[in-house]
Amino acid sequence: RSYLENYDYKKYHPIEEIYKWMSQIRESYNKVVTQHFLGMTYEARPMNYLKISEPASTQKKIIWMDCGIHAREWIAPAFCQWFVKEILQNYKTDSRISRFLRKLDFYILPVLNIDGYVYTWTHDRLWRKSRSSHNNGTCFGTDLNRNFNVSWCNTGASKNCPDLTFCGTGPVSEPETKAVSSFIESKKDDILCYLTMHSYGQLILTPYGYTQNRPSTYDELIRVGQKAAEALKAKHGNNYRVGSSSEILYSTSGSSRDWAYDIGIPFSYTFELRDNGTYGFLLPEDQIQPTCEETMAAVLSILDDIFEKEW
Ligand code: PAY
Ligand code: ZN
Repeated sequence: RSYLENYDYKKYHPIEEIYKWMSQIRESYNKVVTQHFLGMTYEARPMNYLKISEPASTQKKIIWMDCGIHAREWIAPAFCQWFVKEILQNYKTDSRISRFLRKLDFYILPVLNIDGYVYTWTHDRLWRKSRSSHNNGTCFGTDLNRNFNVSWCNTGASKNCPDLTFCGTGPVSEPETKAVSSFIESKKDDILCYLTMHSYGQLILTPYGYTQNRPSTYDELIRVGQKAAEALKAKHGNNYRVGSSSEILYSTSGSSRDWAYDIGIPFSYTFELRDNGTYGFLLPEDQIQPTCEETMAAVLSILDDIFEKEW
């Protein structure tokens, strides 16, 4: 049995195993999967995304998903891997997924904040930020979800390195946010949907975090989000709330979702996966499968709506 056949999607994996998983996925599904380099992390680890694409002559639209921008939210990278597995195992037999793949390419970044993720495995399970060095090497880490170039550090973020929401030394000061935002910027006309996976709180968040003003397509974003929450609930009965960050969570500036929406990506959402605080970031492994199943249903529901709208 190959490494891939034995890969346990119901467990959390250290980064070496995720790297190995990525290269095996690319080899085993080389007709539909390619792996691409985005840039290096602060500690010089390569950031790669997987592109799932069926060969076609027509230009397709892109669905982007990143996981693990915050190091301690382990269920998020687990979901990115689950998502890739589900698409690859089912695109030939599931009519809905094969229909999506005829028109859409999936770009998946399984762990955005790799240095932080490594740190949660080796030093501090509850580390959130990246691992860049500040204040003459006395303080570490930028909150990468406060470092994007949108209303940078204006609200719900801190300019003090020791804080959990340290926004960095300037907009896009970090190599990880630079790599992701320059790539997305270069493809923005083709990206229909930007999804960024976090935990915890059971929320589907729309723009904005940086203002209480509602975005121009707010009603549509909420409608699609609510349908996704219903599809999610139908799986295991779990309730998710849907709304803008500033209205149902708290104010944030410099988030990847607000940035993606403001450069023109119409369906931009942040998912806060399980749970509601019982285990918080330490979500037990026996909840990986149900969490991924329900989240899969929600994401596919969003894709259904986008699909209907576009063609
Ligand atoms: O505006 O979308 C937003 C913010 C979303 C998250 C954030 O970056 O603060 C929310 C938190 C997260 O997943 O990082 C929620 C968790 C529970 C936390 O650490 O506060
Ligand atoms: Zn987070």
